[in-house]
Amino acid sequence: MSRHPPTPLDAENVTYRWTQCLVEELVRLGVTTFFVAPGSRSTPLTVAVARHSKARAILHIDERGTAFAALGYGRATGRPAGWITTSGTAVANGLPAVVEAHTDGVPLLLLTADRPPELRDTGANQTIDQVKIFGDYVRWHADLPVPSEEIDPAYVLTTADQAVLRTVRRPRGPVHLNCMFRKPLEPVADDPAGTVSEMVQSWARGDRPFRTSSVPRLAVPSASLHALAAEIEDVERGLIVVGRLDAPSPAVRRLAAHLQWPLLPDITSQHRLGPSAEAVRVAYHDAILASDSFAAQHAPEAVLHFGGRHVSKRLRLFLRDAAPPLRAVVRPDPRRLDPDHRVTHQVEASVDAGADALCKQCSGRDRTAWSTAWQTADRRVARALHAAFRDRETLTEPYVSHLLSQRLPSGHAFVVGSSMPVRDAHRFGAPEGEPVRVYANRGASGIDGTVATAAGVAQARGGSVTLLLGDLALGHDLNSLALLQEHPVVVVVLNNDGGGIFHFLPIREHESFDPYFTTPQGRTFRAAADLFDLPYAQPETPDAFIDAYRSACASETSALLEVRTERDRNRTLHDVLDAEVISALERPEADDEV
Ligand SMILES: Cc1ncc(C[n+]2csc(CCOP(=O)(O)OP(=O)(O)O)c2C)c(N)n1
Ligand SMILES: [Mg+2]
Repeated sequence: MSRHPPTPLDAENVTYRWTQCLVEELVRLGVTTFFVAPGSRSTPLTVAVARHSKARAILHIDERGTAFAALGYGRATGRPAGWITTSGTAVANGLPAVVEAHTDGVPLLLLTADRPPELRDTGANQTIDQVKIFGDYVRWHADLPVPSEEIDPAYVLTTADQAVLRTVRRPRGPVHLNCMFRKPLEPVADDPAGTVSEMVQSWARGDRPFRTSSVPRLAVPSASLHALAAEIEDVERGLIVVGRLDAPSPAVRRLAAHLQWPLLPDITSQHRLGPSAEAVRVAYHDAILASDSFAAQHAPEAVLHFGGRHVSKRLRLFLRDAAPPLRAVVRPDPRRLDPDHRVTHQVEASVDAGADALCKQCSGRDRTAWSTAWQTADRRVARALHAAFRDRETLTEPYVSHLLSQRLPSGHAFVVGSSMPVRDAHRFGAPEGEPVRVYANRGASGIDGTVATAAGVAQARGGSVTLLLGDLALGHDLNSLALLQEHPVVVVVLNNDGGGIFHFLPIREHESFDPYFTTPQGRTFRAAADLFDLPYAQPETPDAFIDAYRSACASETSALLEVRTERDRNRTLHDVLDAEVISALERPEADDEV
């Protein structure tokens, strides 16, 4: 007797018919990784994932962590991971990651379990209003009814199709499927009746998605780019700013070299660290802009901004004050990226296509005095910073950023936490290291979920991640260290015993500064490393740090390296480094002309 191999329709009951169809369709669409937290109402989703041979479940107890891990996965792959939770406050714990995914355009698929209608608003246990709970922070939302034999599962399939489409269609972002389930939640046999359309039956026997969706390739707005090209044709004093990008853009690099406009790369632009073929990159622009006189003499007449946000406050203020008559933002996102209201052209186009089109329409240039001035400044500052670090030989926060950027292994992902780590990595990172990818949650710049985000990046890449973060950020997401078991992440925590960033704000002059803003915790993380089975080291010198980092990278497991620093001294050191940069910029050097 020949029986066909089991299909998603071979389910114990209608609930499982639906969730098996849902998971099968997601897997066929390439959503194969699910971050799952424990719960009862979500049983039909969890079991359907557990049963699927091509679905991978990553289990963790904290929904805030699983949501951030799914966010990290989406950042690293450009595809959504599934986030599975039970009902109630578990769902609400997804909000921080959803906000970040929305703000920074990261695909994320939220699958939340809910009670059936007769239990809503009745005081039933663990029941809250989950409908549209994420508000405008999701690209799309569907409140799926209780699985029913009266509804053809084709409904479930096209809902999955639509959900995935809306996570990846620009602007990418989170999508929420709220799934009502009625008991029994377990796969108890109750042969589902009801008709299943021939289309669904044929889908079940095959291996293709029920519906394929095509995401439109953004047309290049040729007329506006043509006009833009004409406006910049004669501009020598132009700058190219590169904000957050998923991957390096050779087209942007080519355009910068073609126009001889200095390229100012954000730390998350994938152009700031690692080799660059063209000399126009000004990696140390944030340090350079410490010099008011340099800034005053180098106000641009035009700026082309490619990609998302840029970390540097100095750059923002410099461009705000320079107020160039032409400032264009080119990115595949219609949302405003202009806190100072200075943007004159918003071009909704893919970064590569936009840069390519401009390159074709503008005449190329040889080196100009303008580009030489920026490159000379970059070289002088690089030299000054290298010397400053070498001479001091103490393990400071800026030095850790600098050392790490030089030693990240090729192909590594570098995840940087909000607050000073991302700023220091941007300002002091050395551009001469290996090619790496850099990720940071700078959409909404929270210090939450940083460890989980790195864990999600590691899941996507099978390891090879270094995470640099502050002590409060680590404390905030401590339980996510449990997520680092499967794929190695080297965690470097800068423990300055509180929020070092507040020393850079005017509140430091006021009496309530300490402890209300700094919030010192007086702890080391040694015991936490023990609790989560992570090898631990607390290097005290640059050499010891390099050794510890090297052996952590070489090992197959995650590790925690703790660097102790002092907030007051850190603030002073930043001022001293600024002064050294300024003096290097003002002191002509013999080999300036190269
Ligand atoms: C979720 C969240 N809560 C609060 C803040 C405000 N905040 C910004 S930086 C910071 C201090 C971070 O301290 P730490 O991680 O130790 O980094 P450091 O400032 O010492 O570099 C805080 C509380 C935030 N950005 N996100
Ligand atoms: Mg700190």
